[in-house]
Amino acid sequence: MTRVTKEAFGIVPGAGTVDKFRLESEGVTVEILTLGCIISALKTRDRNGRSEDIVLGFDTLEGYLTNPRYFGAVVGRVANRIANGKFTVDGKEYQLAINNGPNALHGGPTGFHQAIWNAEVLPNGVRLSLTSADGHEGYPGELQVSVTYMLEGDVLSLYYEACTNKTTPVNLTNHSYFNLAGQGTPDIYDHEISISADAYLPVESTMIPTGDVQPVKGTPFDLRSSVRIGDRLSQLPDRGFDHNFCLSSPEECRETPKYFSRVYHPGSGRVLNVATTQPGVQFYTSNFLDASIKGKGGAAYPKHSAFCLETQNWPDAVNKPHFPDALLRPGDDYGHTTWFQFSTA
Ligand SMILES: *[C@@H]1O[C@H](CO)[C@@H](O)[C@H](O)[C@H]1NC(C)=O
Ligand SMILES: *[C@@H]1O[C@H](CO)[C@@H](O)[C@H](O)[C@H]1NC(C)=O
Ligand SMILES: CC(=O)N[C@H]1CO[C@H](CO)[C@@H](O)[C@@H]1O
Repeated sequence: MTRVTKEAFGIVPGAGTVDKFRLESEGVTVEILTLGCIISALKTRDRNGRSEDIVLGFDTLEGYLTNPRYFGAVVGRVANRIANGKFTVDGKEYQLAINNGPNALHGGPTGFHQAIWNAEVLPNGVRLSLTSADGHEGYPGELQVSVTYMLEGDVLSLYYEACTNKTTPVNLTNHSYFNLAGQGTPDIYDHEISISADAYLPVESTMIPTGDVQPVKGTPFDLRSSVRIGDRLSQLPDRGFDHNFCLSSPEECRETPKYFSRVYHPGSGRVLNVATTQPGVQFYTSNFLDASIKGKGGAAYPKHSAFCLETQNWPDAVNKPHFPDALLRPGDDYGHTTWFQFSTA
């Protein structure tokens, strides 16, 4: 049985009160803010039973209000980048706000990560919901969105739902930065990761996929067997991993998680397993952190001090006909689940 409690976290002037929900099972504690659906803390045990917070973030609301790196937040309407912020639906061209070089990133500057969501307590969890107005950030249609966080034993699940009254691109993800040694640990080089993906998407200089679906075989992107992250980073030409891995086509509304990725931290024994109904996962090694942000307990977060596994549709799918469909049409239900399982080895 999971204990669910609530407390006030702070006030956003002109917008309202931000609450913090705490979900506690025997081994796992998760804290979730109504601002941006942010996972503000996630405490799991190491192999000696010692609990540690394994996600990056801030101690105060002020930190999350700027949150330039989207720590812990749900991002949308469309996570990741859309080339030149442009797309066409039903013959009409839409222009989004440009906020990442020439591209639109993560739903725009006032995307879902900056909204205060409505909350409803459930057995073992909390459901957060939001209405995104027709035309918000340039996107068509009024979109009703909800994210349900459930903690059952050592498994945290996130269920994303959405419906719209005009055809619009949608793909939601959350964005937690993990360090299984405990947040504030300077790097993740000693973590070991596997991702069971046969292909990944190469990107051009502004990080938009080139359109190729490249087999991982014989490349540093072959993570089908477990590798030490530090060893693999040293084989990459650029700053690190920030790539979409293509997962085998998901069954609709899968009931039982099929874990595609395992991350292990030998020092603490912590293991994270991830499953999803989404077709892709962005593996990101926090290449753009630079220790300028002061996080929880005054920790600096340098480059490569965390990893993200952002389950998602393939980036820029709305402009790439051979990528999985990224449009939500009136009358359709968007529904995706991601599972995180915490254990030790
Ligand atoms: C969608 O809903 C919004 C808000 O209720 C409304 O203004 C808009 O006209 C609706 N659009 C369609 C196509 O129904
Ligand atoms: C969501 O949250 C989890 C746990 O905090 C994190 O590992 C993951 O990367 C996030 N992304 C998605 C898509 O659920
Ligand atoms: C709206 C919607 O569901 N968009 C897409 C997001 O990603 C999945 C996986 O490709 C697609 O099936 C969805 O159509």
